[in-house]
Amino acid sequence: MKSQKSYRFVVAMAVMAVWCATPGFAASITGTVAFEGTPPTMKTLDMNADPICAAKHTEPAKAETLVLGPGNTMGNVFVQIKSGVPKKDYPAPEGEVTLTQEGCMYKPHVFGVRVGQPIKILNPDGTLHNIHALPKVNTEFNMAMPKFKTEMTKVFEKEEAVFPFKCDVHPWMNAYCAVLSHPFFAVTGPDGKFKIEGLDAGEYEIEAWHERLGPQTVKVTVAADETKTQDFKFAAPAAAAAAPAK
Ligand SMILES: [Cu+2]
Repeated sequence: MKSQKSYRFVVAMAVMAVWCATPGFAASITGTVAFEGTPPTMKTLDMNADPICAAKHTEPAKAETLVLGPGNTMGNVFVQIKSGVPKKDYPAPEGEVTLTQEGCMYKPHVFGVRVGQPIKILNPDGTLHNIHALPKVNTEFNMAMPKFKTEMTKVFEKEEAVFPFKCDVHPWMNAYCAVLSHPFFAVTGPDGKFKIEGLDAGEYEIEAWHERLGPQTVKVTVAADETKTQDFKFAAPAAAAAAPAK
């Protein structure tokens, strides 16, 4: 019995050794996204039009157009490999992406979903939301979610660059979604950090997208098993800097 166990152990170790030594599947690109210059102050969202929404916040909620961390690192930036992804099948992961409408705000504010992967949309607010997705390639949907409709599921069947979601009841509610055919994407948290893993060696175009400050694209070449750092910096456009962002 003991020898069988140790045999299994040796086999497992050998499989792992071969797996780890296989070149080309472990390159990654990591980085930090930061805001340069003096950031605008985010306005407070006036939720008084719906007292149920207003009551969900002890402190007035701020617009999420620009979410910064210490050192002005930037959240809500969608980072993806825009070109260079090897043409393979990348099956969508099991399980769904959850988009909730909580405190009359979308969480997450920016997200990616795979082609064919369900999006579970939740309404825990006890008020009416009307979720309105505005894709150009996929099929638009516009669905009332009265307070008793706490959950529904939607699926996008085609790859599509970032497009908005809005609520037709609460004009301050918006979110952004991208539909991808591969797993090489990430959304930054307030620490501005992202990591895209599992890449083959190769040359890639990597895009960092922000809802106001636009996309930026950089070419990055990674060798097999290499981890490369690619940071991004966004600055407010001169004209927009004078006016506070929404
Ligand atoms: Cu709403």
